[in-house]
Amino acid sequence: MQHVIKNNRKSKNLLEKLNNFQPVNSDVTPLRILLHGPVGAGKSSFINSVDSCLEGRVTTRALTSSILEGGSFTLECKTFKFKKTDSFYPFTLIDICGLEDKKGIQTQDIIKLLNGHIRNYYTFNSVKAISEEDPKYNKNPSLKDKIHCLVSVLSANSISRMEEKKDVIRKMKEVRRIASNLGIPQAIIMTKVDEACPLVKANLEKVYTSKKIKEKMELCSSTLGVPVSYIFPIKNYHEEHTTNNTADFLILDALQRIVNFADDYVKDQVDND
Ligand SMILES: Nc1nc2c(ncn2[C@@H]2O[C@H](COP(=O)(O)OP(=O)(O)O)[C@@H](O)[C@H]2O)c(=O)[nH]1
Ligand SMILES: [Mg+2]
Repeated sequence: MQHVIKNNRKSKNLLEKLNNFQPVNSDVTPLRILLHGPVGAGKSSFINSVDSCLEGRVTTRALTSSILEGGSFTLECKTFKFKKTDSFYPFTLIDICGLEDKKGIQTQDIIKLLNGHIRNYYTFNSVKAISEEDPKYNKNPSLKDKIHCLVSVLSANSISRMEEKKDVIRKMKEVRRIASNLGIPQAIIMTKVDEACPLVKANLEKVYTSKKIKEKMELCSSTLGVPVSYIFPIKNYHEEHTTNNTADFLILDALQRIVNFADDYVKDQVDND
């Protein structure tokens, strides 16, 4: 019970911080955060969850797919803004469809997206990378058009089954390596903690003490080569109709840190100019 009250207060503080947040460079807004990861990892659900936490009620904006169609997804790149009372939050989440090897977005296109060459709402082609002549290709991107933080989204259970998804992991690692070379900060959202541990499913508070969750985070860290402190375990809003303090706290905490990473990156880029 004490935890619940504490999380309620902490969520309110986080929400207040996010409400007051202004990017360090007013020319580079909104901050652009790219979500990537396998189909079904919970990217769209995360966008909905962020929307729900910011709104204080469960919303269903990004239209999660409850049935995973056998690979016939469209390779769209969608940018989501979040509404404040009379404006928008100064950050956006960009959702790209799965990283599945042959059917997915090509690494070349992801590099172009990271570098700011691809305008919003572009539909990728799994066979042909975007041409520089395409009207949606931005030949001279500025810092504002680039990706300011790369977030890999993985479900807690899929981490132990990564052997089966070798191709996706290889592609994720490649994208992460490229982003590292570009100096883009990165984080990992580990979704579906409820499915990975029955104790957590019964009581989300247990996420802090669950051995299973700790193991998954360590495995994720060693598989992808990311420090545990950059891995954020969350449970998305996917079935429930009301928001929950602990779920809110985990989501808002992850969001707040990611937004700060993006802001620090922009600051460094400007300082180095
Ligand atoms: N139990 C549970 N299910 C989730 C969670 N996040 C997403 N899901 C479910 O996982 C499925 C795939 O999610 P979706 O957001 O469409 O994945 P995407 O392909 O990465 O956009 C959907 O049925 C969601 O309801 C979570 O944290 N816990
Ligand atoms: Mg999706």
